[in-house]
Amino acid sequence: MKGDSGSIGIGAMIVFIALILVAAVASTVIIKSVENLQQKGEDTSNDTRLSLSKKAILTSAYILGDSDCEAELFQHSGFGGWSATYPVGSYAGNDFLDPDNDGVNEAVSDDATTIKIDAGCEVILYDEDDFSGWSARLSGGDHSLASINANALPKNCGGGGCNDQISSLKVLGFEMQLHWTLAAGSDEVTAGEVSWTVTCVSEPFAGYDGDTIVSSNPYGSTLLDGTNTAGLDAKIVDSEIIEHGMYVKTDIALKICYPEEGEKMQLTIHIDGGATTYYTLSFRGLDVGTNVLFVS
Ligand SMILES: [Ca+2]
Ligand SMILES: [Ca+2]
Ligand SMILES: [Ca+2]
Repeated sequence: MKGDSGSIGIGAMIVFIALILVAAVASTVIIKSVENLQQKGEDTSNDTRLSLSKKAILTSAYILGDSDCEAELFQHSGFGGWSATYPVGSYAGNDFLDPDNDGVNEAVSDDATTIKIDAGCEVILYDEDDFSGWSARLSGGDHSLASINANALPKNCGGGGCNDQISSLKVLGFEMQLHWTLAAGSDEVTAGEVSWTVTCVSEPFAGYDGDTIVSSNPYGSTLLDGTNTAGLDAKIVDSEIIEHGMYVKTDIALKICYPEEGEKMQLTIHIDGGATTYYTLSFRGLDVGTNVLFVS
């Protein structure tokens, strides 16, 4: 019995020591974890300070109006046969057949096969003469029938291909000018770090337009007086430094997000390594010169 109780005593001691060891290891782990959390917390607050130190503010967003690009529709493959030219706008019925409205039809319904589209605009082709049926959204460039088939919704216009079915179309190209500056307390930024995005939901093609403020079409960016940051009569380039107190105007071209009256879109201005700011553009009217920056 004594021997038994003795072995129980040694066993209990071993369990007790083991528990102390486990507790020691566990507390080390816990201390490490807490240290890690503290470190993470400091990293996060560093990121926050960084992102708040570079921030742009939009002061206005003016409508410049439709872009001057055009699309040319053709009867045959290889851009042959009859052709009809369409500036930015919506064309159905007689407008589709006679886009220059001179009483002589250039186009024929259910006959077109190829299209050329200027850079800077997009086109939506439709089967029906009221912007319904299958549709195909195309960007700037020369489009063969194969390209129209590939871009159609549904693909291949439901299986049989899209040849000789086009009966209406829209040419989309819209330009605006943003005026923006840096927020109070913002660090200076390099022009190439700043970009914009406009997001829209227009069925069946939701999407967004975006670019840097330097390469933004059609005219890039300058200060409000038309000069660059060195005071020269030139566009701002990537390496220029924009400081607090400078006001910049940036032209933007919308191809995906072509506004309809009454529509709203979201605009963001993003600075690499800095903040992203969000705005609502409210197109209560589409007149040239309208400020569509919505301030609630
Ligand atoms: Ca005509
Ligand atoms: Ca044809
Ligand atoms: Ca048709």
